[in-house]
Amino acid sequence: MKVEIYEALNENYNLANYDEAVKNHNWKDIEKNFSWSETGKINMAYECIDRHVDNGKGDKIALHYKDQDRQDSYTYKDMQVASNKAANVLKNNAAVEKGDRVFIFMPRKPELYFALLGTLKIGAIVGPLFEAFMEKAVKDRLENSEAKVIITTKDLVGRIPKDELPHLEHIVIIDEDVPEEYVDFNTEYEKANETFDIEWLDKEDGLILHYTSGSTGQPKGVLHVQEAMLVHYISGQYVLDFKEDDVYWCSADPGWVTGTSYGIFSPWLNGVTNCVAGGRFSPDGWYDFIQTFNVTVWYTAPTALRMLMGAGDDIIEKYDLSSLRHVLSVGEPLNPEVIKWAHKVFNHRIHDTWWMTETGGHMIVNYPSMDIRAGSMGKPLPGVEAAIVDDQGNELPPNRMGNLALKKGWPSMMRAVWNNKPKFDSYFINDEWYVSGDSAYKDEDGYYWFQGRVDDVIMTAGERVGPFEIESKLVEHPAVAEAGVIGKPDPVRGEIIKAFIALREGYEESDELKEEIRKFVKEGLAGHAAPREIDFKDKLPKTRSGKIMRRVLKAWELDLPAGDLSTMED
Ligand code: 6R9
Repeated sequence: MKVEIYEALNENYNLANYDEAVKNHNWKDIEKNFSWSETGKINMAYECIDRHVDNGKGDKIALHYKDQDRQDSYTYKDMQVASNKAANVLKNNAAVEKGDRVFIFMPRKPELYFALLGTLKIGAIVGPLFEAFMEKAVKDRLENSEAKVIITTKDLVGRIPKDELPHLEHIVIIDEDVPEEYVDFNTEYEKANETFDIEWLDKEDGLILHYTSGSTGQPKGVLHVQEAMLVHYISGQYVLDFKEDDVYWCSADPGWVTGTSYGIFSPWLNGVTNCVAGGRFSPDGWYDFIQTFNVTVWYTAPTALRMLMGAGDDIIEKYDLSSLRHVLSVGEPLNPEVIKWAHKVFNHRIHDTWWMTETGGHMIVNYPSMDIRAGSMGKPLPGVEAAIVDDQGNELPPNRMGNLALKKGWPSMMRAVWNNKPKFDSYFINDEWYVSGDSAYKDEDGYYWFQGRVDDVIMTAGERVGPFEIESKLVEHPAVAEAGVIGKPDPVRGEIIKAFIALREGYEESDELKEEIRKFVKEGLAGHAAPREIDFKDKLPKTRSGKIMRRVLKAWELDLPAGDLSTMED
């Protein structure tokens, strides 16, 4: 397959020379950016907010917020006071203590961020939840983590089955007219003291608990610790290329790890101005947001980019997006077609980044100073050792598809799967390699190429095919908005390729169109890669972070149980 190359621009990037940075890397040097490297006193919230106030940056904007009805901006000093007050409310009115699990279950609003930072100042562990979770999803997570407190709104409190959760002591509501049985955040916040004694922690103390679903079984609670900040900080420098004057927008919700590691920790550790958009996605709303705050660095996801692409290029003409200087993507494979489109309409190269809830931060990425090979995830973060290994942990030579693995021991690696040691242990081979569950290969020049989840790789007529390549070809077809590809068991070929397709506005399903699409893949990619079966769907099943759920497609097709669906979009 021909690879499109987008050459690096010759600009002043934080990471000018990738190979040098890899060679000279030492995590101890990165620690020296923080006073805890000497004092041993560590607290993420302090490093994100108070440190900048102590360093004379109190008047700088830390947070711009906008939704349909509200627009507010807060300085670092404002955030310091707000998080202190929130910490006082949670400590005095909900008895939160160090190590407790405190869940946050509410829409993106400034108060979510105050409460989250306040929780961290007490030394408690934050558990963020998507506001769209229904009762069972909420219950499973609170039960498994033995959560003591949950912070929510009046709209959502009905989904918290308090009577079935013996460890849950307090429900804190951030809203007007709060019924008496709950802690009334706003009222207590008004009265709360503006100073707070931050709880100093050890670098191995808990920080955040993100629940993530695998293909089978219950969602698992991935625990990260304070030391993870080293990765959040340095990837903000190297990957997001943060400079003092940047205005940054990460479009992810904190219910997803991207919305915390890169929607909270990384920008604030680096002291830049962070933006949060409330409400739902709309192309106009998003472009307007970039224009309103003059966003310079934008971190988003392929699913959003594909929706923007589908909304048409005329809309873009209406907005001034000239503030943008660096655009990145995460969450699922970034189709070359999307890179090409964005290059045409925004005149920006989109930088793909690969990582997982379990890795806590960026692992394999495209650096701004590096040429982009469209379709490749890029190269490992300096300080992270990646490899393609077989099931025994032997490294494979270039261009061979295998398990994408990471050498154990980077600072933001998960420290536990909550209450599930066997699950945690099952991620590792020989106590040496963390195995991602993704299948990939590395080319001769060290670029990594994603092929699919290991479970999703298709074996058809003796060929190993990654679904991503086919999906990427499919979305190049003008009629195709989104595509999901699975292997369907077949007595002759082992598996055949089946594609589920959502059409773009203005296209009708027909057998001719199926034939045309099949031909398009056959001629553009390979005969064996052309889907033998195609089903048209109005929508594809996706997670809230925008990932196509191939296991659900497979379950539909084979009439199997689909496993845990709590993270699926409505
Ligand atoms: C941050 C995040 C992790 C899984 C991962 C992989 C897929 C993420 C990707 C990507 C291809 C990329 N994934 N980034 N696949 N290219 N740039 O997404 O965490 O929600 O835990 O998902 O997402 O399959 O293993 P999480």
